[in-house]
Parts: sequence; C-alpha cells; structure tokens
Amino acid sequence: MNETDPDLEACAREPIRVPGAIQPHGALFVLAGAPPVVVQVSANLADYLPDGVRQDAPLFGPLADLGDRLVRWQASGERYFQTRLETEGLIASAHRAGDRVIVEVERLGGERLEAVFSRLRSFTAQLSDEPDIARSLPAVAGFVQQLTGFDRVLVYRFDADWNGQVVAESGNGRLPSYLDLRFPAADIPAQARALYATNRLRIIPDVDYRPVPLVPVPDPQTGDALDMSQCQLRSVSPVHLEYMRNMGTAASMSVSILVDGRLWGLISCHSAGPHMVSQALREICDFVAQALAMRIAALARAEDAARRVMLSAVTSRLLSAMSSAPDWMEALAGEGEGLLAQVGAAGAALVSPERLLSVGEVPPEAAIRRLAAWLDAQPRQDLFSTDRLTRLLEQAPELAADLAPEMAARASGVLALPISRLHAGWLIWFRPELLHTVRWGGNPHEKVREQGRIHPRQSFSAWQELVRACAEPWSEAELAAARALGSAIVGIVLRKAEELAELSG
Ligand code: BLA
Repeated sequence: MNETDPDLEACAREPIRVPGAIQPHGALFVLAGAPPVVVQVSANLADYLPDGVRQDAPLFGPLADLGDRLVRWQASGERYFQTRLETEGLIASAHRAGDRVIVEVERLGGERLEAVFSRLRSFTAQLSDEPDIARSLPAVAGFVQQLTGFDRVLVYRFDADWNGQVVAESGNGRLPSYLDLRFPAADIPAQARALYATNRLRIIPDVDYRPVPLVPVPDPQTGDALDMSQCQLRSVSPVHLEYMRNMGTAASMSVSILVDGRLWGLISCHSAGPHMVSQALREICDFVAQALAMRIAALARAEDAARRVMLSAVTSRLLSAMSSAPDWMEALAGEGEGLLAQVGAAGAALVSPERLLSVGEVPPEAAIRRLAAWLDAQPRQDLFSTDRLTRLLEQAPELAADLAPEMAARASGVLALPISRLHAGWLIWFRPELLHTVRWGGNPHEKVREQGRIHPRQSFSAWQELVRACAEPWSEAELAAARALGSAIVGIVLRKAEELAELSG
C-alpha cells in the first residue's frame, strides 16, 4: 500500500486542522486584540458559561478575573495557560493560534489526584526497573487502562513505512484482542500523523456526538478558518468516526509516543460505550507516554552501544587471525562464527576470481559467482546491501532467472563488501528469508468505495499476508561493522602485497 494512491491522497488532504466545529464535551471561545475581545464562540458556550462571555466584548462579570489572568499569561510568553474556575466547576485551558487566543473549558473530573499520584509514583519506579523496551510496554498499557478505565488499551508501534503493529495490550475482555495485529499506514494518514507529532493527545468520548459549530465559523475580522491544531475539543474527521463505528468502538483516546522528535507509536484506548476521561487524567496519560518515550530512547541507545562494542571486539579477533596467517582469506573463512557474528548473518562467502570460500548457509556456488559478477559491473561503492532480494532483482532483472528460485530461501538479505582494489574480490554475507506470517487487522489491499469516496474497511478480521523474499533489515551498527572490517581488510591485503614485493625484490 503506498501513499501515491489517489484515494489515499484524498484521505491525506482532508483538512483536519480546520473543522470549524468542536466536540460537545466542552466549550470554546476565541480572543483577539489588546485588551482582548471575544471574536468567536462555540454554539454551546452558554451550557458551560452562561455569564461573562459575549461576542465582541471583553470577558466581564464573573469572568473578568479570568480575563486579567489571561492578559498576564500572554505577557509571560508561556505557551499554555490553565486554571480552575471553581465556582463554575470548570477547568479552562488557553493557547495561542496565530495572533488569536483559544480558551477551552471542560468540566472538572471528580478523581482524587492524591491517590493517582501515589500510583504514578510506583508506576514510574516500575518503568525504570524494566530492563528492556519489550517488557516496559505491557506495564504502560496496564497502567493507562487502570488509570482511565477504557475497555482496551493498546500500544501501537509504527514501522519504517508507517504501517503499525499492536505490540502490547491491556483489556477487560469487552472488546476483542488486537495484540500482534498489523494495520496499514493509510489508517492514520500523513496529515494526522504530522498533527499528532505536535498535539500529543486526543479524545473522542462519544463517536455519535453532534459537532458544535463555531459562531461565526470564519474569523469575523480576517475571514480565516480557525486553526484548531492544538485544541483539545477539535471536531474529528468523519472518515475516522466511521472507522471507529466499524471497529465497534464508541469512544477512543490516543496519546503520541515521540522518540527523538519522531512519532514512534501511539497509546490507543477504546471503549465499547461512550467514555470520558477528565482533563487532569489526560495530562497524566501524556506524562506517562513521555516517560515511556524517554525510556525507549535511553534503552535503544544503550542497546546500540552494547552492540557496537560487541561488533568491534569481533572485528579485532578477525583482524588478528588474518594478519598472523599466511593466507588471509583462508584465515577469515576459518573464523566462521566470528565472520557471521560480525554482521549477524547466516552465511558468508569470500569470492575472488580463483577461489570461493564459504561458511554457514549460502546459496549455490553458481549463484554466488553470478551475484559477484553483477556486483563487479556496478558503479564502485564501499558497500552494497539489501534486505529484499526482490528489490535487487528489480534492479538487476538479468539475474532473476538464475538467482530468484535458489536464493530467496538463503539469501533474501545480501550485504557485500569489495575486498580488493585490484581484482574482482567480494566478501558477501547472506541472511535467510524471514517468511513471517503477518496478521493484518483487515486486508490492506482492500478498500471500500462508494460514490467516489473511500471508506475505512468494514472488516477487521485477521487477514494473513506472507512477506516473501524479505530478510531482517541490516542495522546501522551492522553496516558500520561491515565497513570497519572492509577497510581493515584492504589495509592487510595491501601490506601483505608489499611484504611479498619486498621478499621477491
Ligand atoms: C485518525 N486513525 C486515526 C487515529 C487512530 C487511527 C488511532 C487517531 C484518532 C483516535 O485516537 O481515535 C487508527 N486506531 C487506529 C488503528 C488502530 C486504532 C490503526 O486503534 C489499531 C489498533 N482512516 C482510514 C482511512 C482513512 C482514515 C482509509 O482507515 C482515510 C480516508 C482517516 N484516520 C483518518 C483520519 C484521522 C484518522 C482523517 C484523523 C482524525 C482526526 O484527528 O481528526
């Protein structure tokens, strides 16, 4: 599934930042100028604030004090402002949108925050004790489910192509399990992902809500649509509401997990019936997602560093074996396990015009020679790698007949290193096909069309897709280890050639 598909482009063009309406679990007004005057309101404002807000006027009466506090906040340069309106039983949050200030109000939740904080304290201790990412995720899903009372809480992780997989789950059985299911990238289109990287939390307490329009819908002074990117009450894309109904969920909340500025995944929560989570508890969920994100970043860096140390130890062992032996190719092939460990491969071959030495699982000799000849004919590069043999064969259709059937199983992944400046010499590592069965939440190649508009899938039953001729991708650390070995080999080969020249000269 790719994003140049016209239907999916239409999805990605839906202007979700400017719906001109809110969800009804709160109300909103927009201030402009100094002293600030109310220029737009949500049509339901009187349900929340019967007194003190009138269009084209400053805040007055019971809200005059809020007006003063907002002016002081604006002068402070802080990004957000939040305050309780105790007598009204509301919480007000303000943020800037261009030169406008948007104020959103919601009812205060009844939760006892002291109890929540003591749970939060033991949760953060638990999170920092978990030794790896995999074990941190169920803890997070469990904590968020307990905290919010959603029927099902998922941790959803994006891959490099923005497809996603449910990697942890905590539920009460009321909704089906989605654990391990994969979902195609189109389910969360590009503009939604971009928005979720800046506004980290969204809630839809009732999928059947009636949108409440802004009054007036465009800005009365500029005629512009109100940019609601950072609003908590923003009305949601109708396509997505339909998707939720198809999933059998009446309420959802999702929290972005941003690792080093990139959307790593979401904590995605659902209930079968309408379900609201107070502003304060939502803030705590955002805090939990950020704590998890920091933990993921730290663990990933530690795992990468440990891997690099291990790989460089392997490199030194290979080098010392090579430099002390009379025949360096023989010596390298003799270090079978180390040679494979260098990049985490299942097989390796050393190819020169005269010889072919191999270790582990490799394709037949004729196929290796064909591949080396093809590599020789390519423009010189310090390394060639692919984790998809099919992609290599698209680049090199002339190889397909010889290689495809034999190579897929043993050599879906190829990493090739030139080992001689003089003649055709290659060190080629191979990885086997990762014939993994991928369970998709709905067929990603199926899309339902009606009257020219694309609809989210009706079916969420697991659908099986076999990923053929794909290997585990080569990591940055492994590519770096291959390069390090490559330049060391070239050095050793040169030195040996010089020694030889001295001896004979
Ligand atoms: C938004 N789609 C979303 C969101 C999620 C998903 C989590 C964020 C809003 C929310 O929290 O509910 C998708 N939810 C999932 C997935 C899982 C889940 C994959 O729980 C898996 C477990 N959606 C489609 C198609 C289109 C589409 C075909 O399937 C386009 C035509 C659109 N999805 C779409 C849009 C939004 C969205 C436009 C943004 C909604 C908004 O924020 O206004």
